[in-house]
Amino acid sequence: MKHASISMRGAFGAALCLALAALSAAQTPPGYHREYLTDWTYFNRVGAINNHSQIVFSTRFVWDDPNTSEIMLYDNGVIYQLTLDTYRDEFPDINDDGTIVWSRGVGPGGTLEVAMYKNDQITLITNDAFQDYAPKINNLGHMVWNKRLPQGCANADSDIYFYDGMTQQKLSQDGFNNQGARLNDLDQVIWTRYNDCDNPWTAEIMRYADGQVTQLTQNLIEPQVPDINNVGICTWQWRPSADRFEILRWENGVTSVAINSCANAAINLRGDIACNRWHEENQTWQMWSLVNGTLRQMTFDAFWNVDGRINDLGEIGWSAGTPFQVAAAYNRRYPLGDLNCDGAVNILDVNPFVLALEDAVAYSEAHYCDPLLADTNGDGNVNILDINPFVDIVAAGRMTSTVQCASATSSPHEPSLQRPNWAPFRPSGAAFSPDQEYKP
Ligand SMILES: [Ca+2]
Ligand SMILES: [Ca+2]
Ligand SMILES: [Ca+2]
Ligand SMILES: [Ca+2]
Repeated sequence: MKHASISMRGAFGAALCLALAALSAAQTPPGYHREYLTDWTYFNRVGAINNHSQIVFSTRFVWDDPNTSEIMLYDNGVIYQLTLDTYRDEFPDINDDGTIVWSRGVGPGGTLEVAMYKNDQITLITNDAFQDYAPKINNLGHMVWNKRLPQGCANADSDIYFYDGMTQQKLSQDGFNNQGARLNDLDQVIWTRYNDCDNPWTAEIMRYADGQVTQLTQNLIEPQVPDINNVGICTWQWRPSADRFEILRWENGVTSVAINSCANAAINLRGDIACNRWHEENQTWQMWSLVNGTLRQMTFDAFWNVDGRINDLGEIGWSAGTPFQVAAAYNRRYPLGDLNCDGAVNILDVNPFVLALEDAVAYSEAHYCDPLLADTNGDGNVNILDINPFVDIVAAGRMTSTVQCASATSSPHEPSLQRPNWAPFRPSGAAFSPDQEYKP
């Protein structure tokens, strides 16, 4: 994949970078660098971003034909295509070891199975005639997903399964449409239990921990899309009025409002939240984030920006485009210690670092960057305790080659997804049936 790049050396380069940073300032919050991992030719959906900034997404080469879908891995500037066949491959997730799971249509009659990519091998975790949707994997290698059964109200019964690497266990109760399971590294699981026997449908948020399933909601309108972080804090959305979603936050039995007017939330270890807000004025979805307690708009464009995923660095991967042509997008954080946000940590960062320690306001006026990048010991504060780790980083000459100043303009560029061996095809008989991860 090629990015245009401009040498950072010399005063001219520095001045140009400042100008470009100013140009892009309105597009990307300070301390972040926007990258589009693909162009808008195909239908890309981001599944997850891990704490090594690896992003998995699925690409449908024909937007309304799921059997043209493949799994992609973005890793440090390179996109790897993991599948290449006429089976459906969608809903990927990745853990911090780089193990990838997704739904793969290789079961009887093309039904979906939970597939795992590890050590360059694909292993199937399930093998039956039922649809196994949207697996998630934690850092223990344990997984959850939902298995749809052709029975029950609306023929939509679906069960949540948990797999600990040895055995599969059904967590959900029979007779409901259970979907959208996520798990954390404590093997705590959260999901939505829809009741399609009700009209209109109702739902509850369910949580599994320590062998027990509990219900976290009561009488909320359309609660769904839950997430859970590694200290057990949960989020989900509900619909307080017909035209508005709201993000709730649950911690140790206490539920509070996290973000007004947002949907589709994901939460990281620090409690940062990424979500999508509907903008009535231009009929778009935009990415928003709550990072270090500050709610910020992350995108400002004509796209539908959806599917936001956030890692523990506060980086966000999402899908951006029209409903039919969608790119995989990424807000990368500049590296720790890069106090002038030029993509490298070096001697040029010393003066901005000192300013960030002395006066965060003055720093933010002088640099379109993030003073928290000075928190080099990672304790959440910027102070003298960060000096030694900062000096170590600069001394190590740690250069981050992947973030180039010039691409901060990051307009739609040439397709980065190369498919040289792909023979275009159109599988027969595959009618489009959208798989709702949540209900509209
Ligand atoms: Ca495929
Ligand atoms: Ca199956
Ligand atoms: Ca720098
Ligand atoms: Ca610190």
